Amino acid sequence: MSLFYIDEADELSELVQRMSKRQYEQSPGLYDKLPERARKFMKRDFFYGISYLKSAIDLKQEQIFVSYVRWTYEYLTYLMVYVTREQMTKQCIDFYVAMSVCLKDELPSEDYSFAQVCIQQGIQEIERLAREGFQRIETGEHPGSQEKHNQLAADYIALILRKDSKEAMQYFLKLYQGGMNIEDIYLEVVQKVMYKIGELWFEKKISVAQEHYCTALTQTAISQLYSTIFSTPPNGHTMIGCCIGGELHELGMRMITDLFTHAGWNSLFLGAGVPEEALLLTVKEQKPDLIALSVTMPQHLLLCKHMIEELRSKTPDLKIAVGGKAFEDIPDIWREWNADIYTIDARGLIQWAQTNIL
Ligand code: B12
Repeated sequence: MSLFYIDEADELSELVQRMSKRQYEQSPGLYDKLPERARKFMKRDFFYGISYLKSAIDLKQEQIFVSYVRWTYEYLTYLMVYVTREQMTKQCIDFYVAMSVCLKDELPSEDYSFAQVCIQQGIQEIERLAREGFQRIETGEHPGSQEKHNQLAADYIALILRKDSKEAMQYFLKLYQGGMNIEDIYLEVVQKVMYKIGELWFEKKISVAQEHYCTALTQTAISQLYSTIFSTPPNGHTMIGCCIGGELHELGMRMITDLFTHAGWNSLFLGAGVPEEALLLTVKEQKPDLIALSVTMPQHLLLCKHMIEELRSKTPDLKIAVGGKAFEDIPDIWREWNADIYTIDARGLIQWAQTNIL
C-alpha cells in the first residue's frame, strides 16, 4: 500500500520531509538563503502539491495539476520579491523534480506514470511562463459579464479599502433602491468584487485580514436585500444547494440559492461540510427538483463525483447541477459524471432550470 493513499498526517509528513531534503540537495545554498518563513511555506506547498496531484491522478485530469503549478509559480513570484525570476524558475522546477523522485516508490506504477505526465507538463508550463511572462485575466472579463457595471465594483472596493464599513453596508441597498435588479447586483457587482479581491490578495496588494473583512462585510451587506429576495410568490419547486466536503468557499452557492429564491423557488442552502448521509436524507425528505453542488478547490472534486453517483442511484429523477471554480479547467467532466448541467455562473443555471424544470 502506498503512503500517498494513506490519509495520515504523520506518514505524509515524512514524505514531505524527504521531498524538502531532496530539494535542498539539488540546490546547494538554498536552505541558508531562504528565510525560516519561506522554508515553512515550501513544506506546506509540498502538502498542497501532493493533494492537487492526487486529485489529478484520481480523475485522470492532468490539467488540475498544471493549473496548480501555474498558480503557485505566479503566487510565489509575488510573494518572494527578493528572488529573481531565473532563481524562482529554477527553484520551482527543482521542487517538482524532487516531488517526482520521492514519489517513485510511493505510487503504483500506473499512477506514477500519470504523475510523471502531470509533473512534466507542469514543468513545461513553468518554462513557458518564464519565457512568455504571465497573462493575467482582468477581473470582470468572465463570459457574459457586462463591462458597464465594472465601475460599481471598483467603487465598492474603494469603500472596503478605506474601511468605510458604514457606506459599504449601504452600497448594495442603494443600488437596489436606484433601480438595479438583484441578479445584476449579485453577478455584476458582488461577484466581480469578490473576484477582484481574490486578485488583490493573490498579488499581495491586500492582506488576508482585508480579504476576510471584505468577505464578511459583503455577506452581511447583501443580507439586507433578503426582504426583496423572499418576496416572490412561490412557484412550487424546490432546490437544494451545498458545497462539497470541506469546501469553505460558500458565497457562490449562497448567491445561487438566493437567486433561485428570488425566482420563486423554495431554496435550501446547506453550506459546507454536510455529511454525505445527511445530504441524502435531506434529499429523501424534501424531494427537490434540483440539487446544485459547488466545488472551488479541486481536492473536493472526487467527492463530488461520488456524491453524484450516490444521488443518481437513490434518486434517478433528480436533476443534478455542478459548478464552481474547480470546473473551469475541466468544463466537460460533468458529462462523464452523468450530471445534468454545468454552468459558469448563477445566471446560466437559473436560465437552464427555468427552461428544463419549470
Ligand atoms: C472569499 C475567498 C475565500 C474565503 C471564503 C469564505 C466564504 N464564506 O465563502 C476563505 C477565507 C475561507 C478562503 C480560503 C481559501 N482560499 Co479562497 N478565495 C476567496 C475569494 C477571494 C472569493 C470567493 C468568492 O466568494 N467568489 C464569489 C462567488 C460569487 O464566485 P464563485 O464562487 O466562483 O461562484 C460563482 C460561479 O463559480 C458559479 N458556481 C459556484 N458554485 C456553483 C455550483 C453550481 C451547481 C453552478 C451551476 C455554478 C456554481 O456560480 C457562482 C455565482 O455566479 C476567491 C477569489 C475568486 N476568484 O473566487 C479566493 C480563491 C478561490 N481562494 C483561493 C485559495 C488558494 C484559498 C486558500 C487555499 C487560501 C489559504 N492559503 O488558506 C483557502 C482554502 C480554503 C478551503 N479549504 O477550501 C484561490 C483558489 C486558487 C485555486 N483554484 O486553487 C482563489 C481563486 C484566490 C486566488 N486568486 O488565488 N477563500
